Amino acid sequence: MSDVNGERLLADLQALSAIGGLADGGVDRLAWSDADLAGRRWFAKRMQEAGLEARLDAALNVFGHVPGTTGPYLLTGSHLDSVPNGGRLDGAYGAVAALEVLRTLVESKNPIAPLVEVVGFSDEEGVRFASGLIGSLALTGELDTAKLGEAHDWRGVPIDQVLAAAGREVDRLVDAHQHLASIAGFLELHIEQGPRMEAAGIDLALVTGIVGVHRQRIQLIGEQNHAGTTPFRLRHDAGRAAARATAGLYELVQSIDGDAVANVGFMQLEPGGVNVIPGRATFTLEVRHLDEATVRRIVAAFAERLQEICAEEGCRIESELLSWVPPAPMDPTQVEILQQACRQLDREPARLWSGAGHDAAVLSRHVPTGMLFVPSLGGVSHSPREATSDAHLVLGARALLRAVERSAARIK
Ligand code: HGY
Ligand code: MN
Ligand code: MN
Repeated sequence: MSDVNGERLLADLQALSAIGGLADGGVDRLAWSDADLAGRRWFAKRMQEAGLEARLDAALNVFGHVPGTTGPYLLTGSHLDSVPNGGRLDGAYGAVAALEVLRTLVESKNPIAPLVEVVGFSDEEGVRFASGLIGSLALTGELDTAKLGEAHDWRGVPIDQVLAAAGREVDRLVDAHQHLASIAGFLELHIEQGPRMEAAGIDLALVTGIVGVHRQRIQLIGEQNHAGTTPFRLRHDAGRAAARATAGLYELVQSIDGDAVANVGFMQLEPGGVNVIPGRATFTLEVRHLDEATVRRIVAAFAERLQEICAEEGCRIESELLSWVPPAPMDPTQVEILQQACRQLDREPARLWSGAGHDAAVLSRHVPTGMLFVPSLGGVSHSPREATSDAHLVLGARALLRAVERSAARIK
């Protein structure tokens, strides 16, 4: 059986990481940005150069398949957008490896090729509109365009302006859903983005499930005042209340479940003057765990603690749910197929749950879905230091090729 072309895979990754590439080796292909669009156009062009039919759908997802085919397809790929100043592999690796797999199947005239489709999803990261996975939610028909239509991005730009600049419209995002009927299953190859595989010397890992991800925006409203003349006892300092609440977050989460994690990735104090007691503090809270009830318990416990602190500081709380992506177990048959593919390469894969969210979590609610991980050097991700050895990048693609062949062969 012909195998993937490792050099070509690595060269494609190099070429894609130059789009939105940063001097420090990171990439910045923020969803819907010019760099993100350029990355999509590059991906579509590489598909065409491989003799595939390529198209960008209403949600900017990029699909490629053998010309003249209409499905059903085994879909494989990942997302093409990145976090700001992010890594060159998160998402991009799975998309480029999927293209290399289909290109290999086409070149070797493998009868499976017409049953395979490649995808580069859009806006998986959710940095811009706080609720990510927009491309896969649009494909699966789960996207709440009414709510999204009122959104402003992280810099306050209205979503219809952002999408118009990318040549898309919020109301048309739902058109992406028509294609779901052509998808029979989904496989996603991804870097682990954590330290477990490297620490255990594991080359390949089957993902058993993906954590649930709760995202919330919290505003604390106190009293803006003079920082020099207002005695502490008279202050209603929103910044102090926010700092007290977030400083105790790790301990609160760990007291409920040692595997749970949470993050405050954004905080803003207003008006932001060096000599002004902040009257308003805005921050985001993210909580993750494989078990929905555990996430709920943590969110409730944090809310209770926040109430206590704000009662002491004399602040008011306004809270908005940004998104909730439920935990996603992977399909046992797809997991088994990925395991057999790894064994074909004389690797016994480990089984891990994913602490990162993925498009596979969304697809898993609609079609049999599986995920495969390769190790991250130093466990680093969402950073220019994100890296994986070339050997592991190629090994993951070789395993994906074998899994795609097995999984696509099951399509009736
Ligand atoms: O946030 C995540 O877990 C994913 O990298 N988007
Ligand atoms: Mn990712
Ligand atoms: Mn990511």
